[in-house]
Amino acid sequence: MSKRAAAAVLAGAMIVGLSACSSTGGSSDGKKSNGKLVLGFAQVGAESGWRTANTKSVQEAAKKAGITLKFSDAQQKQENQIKAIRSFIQQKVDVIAFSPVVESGWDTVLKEAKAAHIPVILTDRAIDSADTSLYATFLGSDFVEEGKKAGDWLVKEYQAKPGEVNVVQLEGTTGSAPANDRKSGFADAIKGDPKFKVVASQTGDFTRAKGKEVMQAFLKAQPKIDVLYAHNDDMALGAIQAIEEAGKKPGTDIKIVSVDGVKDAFTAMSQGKINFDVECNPLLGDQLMELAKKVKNGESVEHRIKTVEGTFTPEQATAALPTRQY
Ligand code: GYE
Repeated sequence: MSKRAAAAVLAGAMIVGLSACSSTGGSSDGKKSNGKLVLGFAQVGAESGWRTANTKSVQEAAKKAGITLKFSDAQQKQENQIKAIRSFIQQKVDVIAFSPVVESGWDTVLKEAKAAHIPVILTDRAIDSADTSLYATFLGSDFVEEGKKAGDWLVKEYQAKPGEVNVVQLEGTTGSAPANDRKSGFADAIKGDPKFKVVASQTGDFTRAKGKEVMQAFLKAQPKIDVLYAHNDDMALGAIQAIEEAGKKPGTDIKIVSVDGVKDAFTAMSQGKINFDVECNPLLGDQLMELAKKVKNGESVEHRIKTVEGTFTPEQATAALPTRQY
């Protein structure tokens, strides 16, 4: 390369460098070369219809809000999520958001984020850390309330019916906030009447395949099952297959109450296979982007933001089906 050509290349590089600097407010690593807010988002995985809808909502909302999204899928493993968060810290993103796979064990990595002055937003699932200064806000549902709604339905459904009611429970991912809370909310709602007996309870990890497998085991081991309570729709849908393969009618021989309110569950409800569904709203993207902008600007935000949601009977689900987004 001639000296002149080399000088021209150097000058060009300097101009690029300068313009990058001026548009980023001084960032030297080029990560914000377009001046956009950078959000690192560590998702749980792709375990359910709810999760797919949640991921889509976050990705679309980031686009709409002009936010650069660094997306990571932890495949339902906490260690992967911790790695992703560390990598976001290293990349000096503006804000970190994540949906914690499980409730415990986050203090160390969140202290690292705090030391790096990167605000953290919890979305969808909570953590059990005593130090609430480790995150700016938690946006998501009240899972205890969801469990309670499922239990309240059961109590009402069997109000006038005498005799024992044997319930089997498909729990979500062990140690996760929705599994812990949906279990305790439900237990609380039914504890007033000893006729309700949870005869078996096991994790189905929020997936269809596991829900089916565990329901098969329940059907083999339990001589009388009246009700299935599933912590999410995907496990309920897997269990429906197991029940049908065992020659029983889901929704009739075994009543089913579930949580989420995804389209496939509404279809099953319209066919009489699920009796009650508690809604859990996955469309958190727009709210999350708003919050990311606010915490980045140092504005104060509520420390806990609860999602508003309802419940669905089969009639309501059938009516909602044509316009259900997810
Ligand atoms: O109910 C389930 C998903 O954390 C609320 O996770 C979420 C739960 C949701 O796998 O379907």
